[in-house]
Amino acid sequence: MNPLRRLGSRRASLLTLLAVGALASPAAATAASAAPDAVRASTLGAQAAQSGRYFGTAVAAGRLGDGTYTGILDREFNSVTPENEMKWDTTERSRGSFNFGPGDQIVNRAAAHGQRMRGHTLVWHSQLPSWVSSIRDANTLRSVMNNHITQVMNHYKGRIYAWDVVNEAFADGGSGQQRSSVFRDVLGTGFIEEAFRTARSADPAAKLCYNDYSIENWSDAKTQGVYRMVRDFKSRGVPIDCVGFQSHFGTGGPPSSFQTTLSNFAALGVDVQITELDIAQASSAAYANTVRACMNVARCTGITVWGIRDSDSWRSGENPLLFDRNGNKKAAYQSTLTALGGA
Ligand code: 9MR
Repeated sequence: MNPLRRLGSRRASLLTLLAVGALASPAAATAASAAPDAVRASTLGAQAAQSGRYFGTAVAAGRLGDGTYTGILDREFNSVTPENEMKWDTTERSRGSFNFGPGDQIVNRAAAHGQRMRGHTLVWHSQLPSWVSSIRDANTLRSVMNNHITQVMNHYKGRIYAWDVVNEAFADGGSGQQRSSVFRDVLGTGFIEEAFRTARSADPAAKLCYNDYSIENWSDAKTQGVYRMVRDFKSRGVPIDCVGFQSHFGTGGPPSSFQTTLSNFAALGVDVQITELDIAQASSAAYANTVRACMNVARCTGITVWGIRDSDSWRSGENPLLFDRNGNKKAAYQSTLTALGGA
C-alpha cells in the first residue's frame, strides 16, 4: 500500500476515535489533553510503572492472612521488601543453620502477583544473633560473613531485583565515618567492600545496594561519608549498583536538598532508590515533595513505603503511611499518586 495513503487512513481513524471519544466523554477528553503522553493510572504501582519506576512496600509475613492488608498490597504495589524476614536473626539464627521459611512465604507470594523483590538485608549490626556479634577472630568473622551472604543470595538467586547488601554502616552525627560494629571493629572498614565483592559473585544479576537513614540532607557529614565511599568504590571498580535512602522523615518531610542529594549520588553512576519511606503525620505536601525529588532524577528507579496502613508501621503512633488503620486512602495517597504522574 502507498505509505501516504496508509498514513492518511490512520490519521482519519484516529480523528474518528477522538471525535467519538469527545462526544462520549468530555471529561475523558479533558484528562487526555492534560496528560497527552501518559494514561493516568489509578494505583501507585501502575502510575510509577508509566515512568519505568516501581512503587513498593515493606511486607510482614505475619500479616499475610489479613485480607484488607493483602487486598491493598496486590492492588497498589508492584515491589515488596520483607520487613524482617530476611534479616540475619531469622535466616541464620545459629551458625550454619539456615531458615528461609518466612522469607520464602513473601517471595513466593510476590512472584505469584508479579511484584518485584528487594532483598533486605545481608550485613547489618542490628537484628544480628549474638553468636555473630561475639566473634572476635577476624578470619572466623570474615568466613561467617561471606558464607551468610553467599548462602542467602544463592537461595534467592534470580528472584531478587536489588539487595541491601550492607545496611546502616555509617555513624550518626558529625564524624562522617563508619559506626562501631562487630564487622568494622573486627574486620576493619574494608568489610563493606568485601561484602559487596562476595555478593557480586553470589548473584551477578542482582543489583547491589548500600542502604542507610539520615543520608538525605546533602551537607550532613553522614551523607558526605557515604558519598565518599560510593565515589571510591566506583573509582576502584568495587561492585555497587545502587544507594538506598531510607527516608524516615519527620513532619516536615524531606530536607530541601533531597533532590540534589539523589542526583549527586546518581551522577557517580549508581541507581538511587527511596527504600523505607514514612513521614510523621503524613502530610500531603511532604509526600508529594519526596516523590517529586525522585521523579526529577532519572536514575531514581523506585520508591518503597515502610508498611501499608498506619497500624502496620513501626512508628504507628505517628500515623506516617498512606492508608489509615481501616485501610482507607489518606490525603497523602492522592498527592503521591499525582506526583508520580510527573510535572
Ligand atoms: O520495621 C522493622 C521493625 O518491625 C523491626 O522491629 C525493626 C527492628 O530493628 O526493624 C524495622 O525496620 C528497620 C529496617 O529494617 C532498617 N531501617 C530502619 C527500619 C525501622 O526501624
